[in-house]
Amino acid sequence: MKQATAAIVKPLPDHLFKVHGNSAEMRWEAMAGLGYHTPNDRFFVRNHTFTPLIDVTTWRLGIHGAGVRCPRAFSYEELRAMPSRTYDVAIECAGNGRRFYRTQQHDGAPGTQWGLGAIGVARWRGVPLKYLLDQAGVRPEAVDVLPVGLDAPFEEHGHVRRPLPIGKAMDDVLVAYEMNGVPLPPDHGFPARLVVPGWVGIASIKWLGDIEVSTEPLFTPWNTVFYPDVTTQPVKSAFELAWNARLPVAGPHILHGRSWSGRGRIVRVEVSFDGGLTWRTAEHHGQHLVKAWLPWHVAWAPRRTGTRLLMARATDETGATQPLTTPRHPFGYHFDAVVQHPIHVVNG
Ligand SMILES: Nc1nc2c(c(=O)[nH]1)N[C@H]1C(S)=C(S)[C@@H](COP(=O)(O)O)O[C@H]1N2
Ligand SMILES: [Mo]
Repeated sequence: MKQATAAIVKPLPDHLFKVHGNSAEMRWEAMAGLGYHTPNDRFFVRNHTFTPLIDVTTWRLGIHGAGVRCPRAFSYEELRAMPSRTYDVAIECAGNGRRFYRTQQHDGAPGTQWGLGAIGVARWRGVPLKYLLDQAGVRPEAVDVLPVGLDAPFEEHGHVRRPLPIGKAMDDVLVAYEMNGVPLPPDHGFPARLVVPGWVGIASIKWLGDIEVSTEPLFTPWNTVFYPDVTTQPVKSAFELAWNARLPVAGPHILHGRSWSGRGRIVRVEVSFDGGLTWRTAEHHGQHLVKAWLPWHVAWAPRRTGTRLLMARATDETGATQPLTTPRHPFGYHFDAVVQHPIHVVNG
């Protein structure tokens, strides 16, 4: 396998990304004024090691294990010739917002100190995993599906791989080969990756090589040590504004943002400009898709200069809402509390 010279292949200009080691976080101001999807040039990247450069002419997607009757291996052309589906869904790192355990709750957790930019929504096209499993004669006794990444082994733990229960695998999981209308870029899993709607990003294994189907529960460091017991993502919200953005006094300004949940459609978004004393309902605009996000906006005319904390709080259709503080998580996952976004109102 060829190795790129940098951990991430695409350009990471400072106005679009904040780099964290081998990973890169989207700056939320990079979504301002854009449509529903996150363009590929600003979609966050989370790499355990490096983006591999895969030769698609020799690449095969193997499906094997006790849970299938006829092991198969599909070429890229075969995959692209199969019936395809297109999903508009989010991929979000389980650790998105981890930094706020430290900065807002003074109880930090180790790991990449993401702000809110470890999420993106793309239009993914590919073959339903169910279709491929059926082609391989999946047995009724199948229990787990283990997708393995072709990127370099991570420390002493081997290739990145995380078991997925057969129920989810046969439901809405996609083996995607296209992202926003073009072949998957190298950093996002070329030639093919899983897209697991609503679940933590680690489920969406990139650079798929091989998929084992078992008739017993499977265990890897990615469901025992690193991401035990995490499946769906909680409710979060972000403003499409720079951290410490400067806004001229008066206005009115139309402030934009997005809210999302892995568990159901967002039904309400409220915004506070006074530290949570009073809340106003934001207006929705654009599409309103489940397992993606809801764009919203609110008008605001600040009357005096100074530093202000903007807050946004969303509720999903299951009734889950964003608390002001959230219980500590040992790995810093699931930060769903309202984020206090500082801005400076200045003489315009
Ligand atoms: N093979 C492989 N798949 C992977 C990873 C990885 O390092 N290697 N990172 C995972 C994690 S933790 C996340 S959050 C998502 C990020 O997807 P993206 O880089 O396309 O944004 O990919 C997941 N799939
Ligand atoms: Mo992640």
